[in-house]
Amino acid sequence: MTLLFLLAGCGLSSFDSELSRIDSITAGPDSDSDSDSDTGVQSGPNSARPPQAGELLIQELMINPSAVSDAQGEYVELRNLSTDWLNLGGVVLADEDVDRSELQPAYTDSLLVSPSGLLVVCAAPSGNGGVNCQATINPKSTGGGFVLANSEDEVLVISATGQTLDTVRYAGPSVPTGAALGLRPSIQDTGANDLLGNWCAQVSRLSSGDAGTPGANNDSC
Ligand SMILES: [Ca+2]
Ligand SMILES: [Ca+2]
Ligand SMILES: [Ca+2]
Repeated sequence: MTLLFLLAGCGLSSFDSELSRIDSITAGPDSDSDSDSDTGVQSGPNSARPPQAGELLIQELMINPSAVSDAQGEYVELRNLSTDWLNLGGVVLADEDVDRSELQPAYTDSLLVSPSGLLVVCAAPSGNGGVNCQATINPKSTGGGFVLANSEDEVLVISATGQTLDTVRYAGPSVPTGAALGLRPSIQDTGANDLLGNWCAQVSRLSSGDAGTPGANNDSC
C-alpha cells in the first residue's frame, strides 16, 4: 500500500511539472489589450488595431463582371495576414490615377477583420450578383471613387495614415470576363501577389452565374 501511494505521488508530481512546463510555453508577457497574460488565444474585436504594411493582402478582384454591370458587380477581397484583429476604418482603395475611395462599413463593426479573416469591398452592397460585402466604395470613375478598369489598372490599399499597405497591377490578357481573378491560395505575401502568374480565374459560381469566391478561400490555380 505504501508503495502504491509512493507511485501515485510520483505520477501526480510528474503531471504537475508537465502542466507547469506547458504553462511556461503558452503564457507570455501581456502584449494585447486584456489584463491576463497571453495564452496563445487570439485577441478579440475590441482590441482591433490599424493595419501595417504587409498585413493586408489583395487576393481577389472582380474586374469585369458579365451578369451585372461593373458599377454593381466589381469587388475586391482582402485578407488579414496578421495574428491580430484589424480595424480597417479609414482605409482607402486607390489607383495611380484619379481613383481614391475610403471603405464604408456595410453594417456595424463590419470593418473589423479577424486574424486570417477576409473582407470583401463591393461597388454596390446589393444587386451585385450575390456577393456578401463587409465594405463598400464609391464606384465613380471620374475621381473621388474607385473602379477596376477592364484593360489595365492598379489597386492600392492605403492606411488611414497614408501608408501603402499593398499594391497589385494587372493588364489586358490576364483579365477574365465574368469571373474574378484570384490569387493562388498558397500565396500569402504582399510581394508575391505582384506576379500575375500567381493569379487565375475563379471557377466557383456566384448566384448571378459569374464566377468568384468572395468571402471564401480562393479556388486553386
Ligand atoms: Ca471593370
Ligand atoms: Ca503586392
Ligand atoms: Ca476569395
